Amino acid sequence: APLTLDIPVEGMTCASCVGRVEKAIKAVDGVANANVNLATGRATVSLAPSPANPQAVAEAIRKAGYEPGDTK
Ligand code: 9UX
Repeated sequence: APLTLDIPVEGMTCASCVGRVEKAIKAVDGVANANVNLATGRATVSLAPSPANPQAVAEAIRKAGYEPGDTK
């Protein structure tokens, strides 16, 4: 899977548009950073390393022979 995305974005006409799109992208789970360029009309998105699934951690504990309690 790619660690960066390059996404064309249509409809942006001012700097505030850029800010809105960046904010929206940065709110997505797994996104580390986003930069939007008005002149090129593209969003460059850096993806975060995949976070661990808490359930996978609990399962690992179980497989190690111990019993995980409820994750908080
Ligand atoms: Mo600027 Mo973008 O006035 O929808 S915010 S055009």
